[in-house]
Amino acid sequence: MNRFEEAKECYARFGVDAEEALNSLKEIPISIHCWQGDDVGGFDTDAALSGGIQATGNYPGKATTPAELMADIDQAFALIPGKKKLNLHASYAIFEGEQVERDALTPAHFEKWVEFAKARGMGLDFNPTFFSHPMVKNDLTLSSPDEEVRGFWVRHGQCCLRIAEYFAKETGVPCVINFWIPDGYKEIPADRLGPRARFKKSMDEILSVPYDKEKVFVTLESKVFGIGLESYTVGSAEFTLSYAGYKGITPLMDNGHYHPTEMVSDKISSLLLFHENLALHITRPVRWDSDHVVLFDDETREIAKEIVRNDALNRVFLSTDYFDASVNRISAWVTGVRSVQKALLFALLQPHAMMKELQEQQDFTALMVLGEELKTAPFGDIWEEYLKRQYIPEDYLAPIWDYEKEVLSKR
Ligand code: RNT
Ligand code: ZN
Repeated sequence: MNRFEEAKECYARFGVDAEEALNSLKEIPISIHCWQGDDVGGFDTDAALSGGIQATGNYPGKATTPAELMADIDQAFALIPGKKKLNLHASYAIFEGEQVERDALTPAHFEKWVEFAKARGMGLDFNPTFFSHPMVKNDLTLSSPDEEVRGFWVRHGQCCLRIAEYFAKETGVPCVINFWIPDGYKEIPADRLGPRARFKKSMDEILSVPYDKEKVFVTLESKVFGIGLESYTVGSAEFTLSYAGYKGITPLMDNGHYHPTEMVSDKISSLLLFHENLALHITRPVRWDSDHVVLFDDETREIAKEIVRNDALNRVFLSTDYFDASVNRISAWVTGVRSVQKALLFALLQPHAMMKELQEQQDFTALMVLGEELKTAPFGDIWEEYLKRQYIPEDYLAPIWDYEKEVLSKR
């Protein structure tokens, strides 16, 4: 018997079918963010990264052109098993001729990306880019009191909505378009209501553009603070949840966007009770919203468990959001996405019905023992089998070092 067969038997003793887990895992799409490849740089501006987010480090070999980024994405995706989508930001528009402003973007500026996605049989997700741009005035976009600024960003949101619909139609895969604005104040504001009222009005104006609700899913991401925006953010948790409920759009939770002891894993069940869908940005905050590479850690596993045991895999849009410039960027992509997938597999290998039953019976002794036993069950052998079945090498460092030597180091 090989190691997989033995591991399968071991899980069977827990009442878990490992084959079923592997079959489920390969169908779960992960929307992989394009911005790990160039530290959230984009192609439409030389402006420094703004909006209270930061990529630290200067590991060599960053992608600086669409061709380089596409090549890096191919290299990373070749080392990631399972179903993938590519998640783009508006700042990654590709201009062949004249560059247009962000409030005049059209599907034509994303044709190359659509071609790229179609050739690889994958869908595209999208994000309007409300940062790293001269029209962000005093750290405000959609909540700005300056009508010229607010109008510009409303038009940006509207044209992005049209682009999202174009992505869905062209690829045949629904497109998730996520709205996140950095707007906020460093110091204690005198008016908290005004900016939020303007944000609401702006979102209403953006969503007044007709779009196909079967093909385009609009999500709204909250945040508790940003660098230089410590005292107040317009798009707080309460704002975005309430707005999502009021408009029937989808809330998005980024697990770096809460107070450090607040866990997204604990929030998922509540949202599932009140929303048709839910979207996640999976990241790893270290003391702040640092966007470290996702690891196979407790909270990532707990998030995965909440989705799996509540039978919500087809209601939750999973995407990654981190940007580490201090390590090889391809390895960052692969390590982070594989960690999410490992967490999902770990969750799929738990006897959830039995564990819920133990909780109902108040048998917390058996529940604790079982949970701990499962941590040291032969999970690695099941994961290895998954990679084998997906024709993905388990050792991904060797091809990454080759690529670094052949391609990245020559940039
Ligand atoms: C920022 C948000 C947002 C961005 C991306 C680039 O704190 O998490 O999702 O990271 O849009
Ligand atoms: Zn995010």
